Amino acid sequence: ANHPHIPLPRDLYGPKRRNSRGIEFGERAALTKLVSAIAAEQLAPAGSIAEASDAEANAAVAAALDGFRDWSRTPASIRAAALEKAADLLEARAAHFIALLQREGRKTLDDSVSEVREAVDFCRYYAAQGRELFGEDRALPGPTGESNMLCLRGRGVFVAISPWNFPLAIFLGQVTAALMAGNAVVAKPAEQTPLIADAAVRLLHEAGVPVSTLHLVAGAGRVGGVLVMHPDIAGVVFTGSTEVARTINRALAAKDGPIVPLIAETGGINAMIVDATALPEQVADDVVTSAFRSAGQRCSALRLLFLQDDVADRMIEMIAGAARELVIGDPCDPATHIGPVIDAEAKQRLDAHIERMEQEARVHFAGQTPQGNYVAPHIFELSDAGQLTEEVFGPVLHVVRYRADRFDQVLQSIERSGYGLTLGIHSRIDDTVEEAIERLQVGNIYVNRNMIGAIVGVQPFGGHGLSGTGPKAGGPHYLARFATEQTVTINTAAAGGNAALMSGGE
Ligand code: UN1
Repeated sequence: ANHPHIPLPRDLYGPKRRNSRGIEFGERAALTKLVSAIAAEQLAPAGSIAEASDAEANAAVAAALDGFRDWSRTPASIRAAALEKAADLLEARAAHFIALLQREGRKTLDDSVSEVREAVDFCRYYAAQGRELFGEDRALPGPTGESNMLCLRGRGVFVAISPWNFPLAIFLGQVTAALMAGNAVVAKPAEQTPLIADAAVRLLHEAGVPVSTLHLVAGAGRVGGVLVMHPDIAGVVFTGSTEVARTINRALAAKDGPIVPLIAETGGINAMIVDATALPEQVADDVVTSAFRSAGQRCSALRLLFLQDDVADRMIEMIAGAARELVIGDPCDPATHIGPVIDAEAKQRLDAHIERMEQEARVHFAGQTPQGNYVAPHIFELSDAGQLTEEVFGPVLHVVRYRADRFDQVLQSIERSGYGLTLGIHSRIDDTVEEAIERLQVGNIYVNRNMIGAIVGVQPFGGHGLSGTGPKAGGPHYLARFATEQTVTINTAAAGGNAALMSGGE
């Protein structure tokens, strides 16, 4: 395709880094062109979006039900073309969206650039998958005298509830998947990031998604609750905390009416295992990236680092050395590695955790921050992995030492957490790597590299157990879960034979 717009560098978090003195988060040279365009965008007023009332939320579902009738009959190729057009528009307006991500999402330049890239990838990937999956009904083999067809179609009105940490990519990922599958959508973005969601919805409308088919409903959890409890919705897709996923699950189970699917992608206590054969410089880079990039505000981020005791002191020293070089500050300053956390409430929660750790654990590193909603990178050493019982959504790394002959206990404690989202392994011993992969029900496993930044279509993303329901976003099985299947069997021996019906097609 022809994209003459601002370049979006792809390799922002490639697998290999040799820089042991700090971390090179992005190809900064390739970003310089963007910076002046973005600075101009930042002068534009931010605006605001009002929180929806219960009546407005319910009205959005009713309107989407109307929109569903036409959209579900719109050929898949036309639905896909709208998503592709949205991808083109996103690329053309990358600077605008990057500026919005920095300003409203408080994300750094590198994070904002990669997020726009990811959003574009979601649109194109689901369009391509959708053309295949929904393009033609599938003829199935059967006895002579009858024809059997399997077709996938939209379920109805999907509710999409998305988080603030990827306010563009995850928002659009959910919405475009649901649309591609033939659903109408009512989207409820995180209360912290409604402007980005609003801009994304406008872009989809401009790209050809009918206004009646896609609705934005802004507000806090209460509004999400109204949507989930609506009797006429056909499914919910959610990314956020495990706790909220449980609340949604309970609400869906408690109401009368159709039984509808919940597609949930939630949290994790993600571990990395580093043995004595690992390459120290690589480990230092990958740990710092995995634990501290995005201020640790990724569900994929590293929380619990298991270090083989023979190398632990040296590794901790190198990791702390690399962490010391991170620049913490204004997300709109291109030199910044780590911006603020999302809001004061997040800071309070993290500060409370850090205070507790200062009592209960050994402090290896505590960074400095400017005034504001900043949380410095911290490295604590625990005597037991069991001390960490919940996801800590920030730049706090917990280290546990293990003895080589107790490797099994490491795997057991990862299993015991009940989560299964991401796992990192740094080892050059194949048996060690294989054992961890075989034993652990973890969605995304990264060997000898960092463990964040899954690429759409390359590393389908999502977890097991407390980490979510699957199927994986950006993977080949995602779209089908948004659809319902219909099997049509026709007696071809009967008069007329209904030949036209049996030819398939859109
Ligand atoms: C999330 O943080 O909610 O691989 C999920 C990654 C991202 C994680 C997104 N795709 O780092």
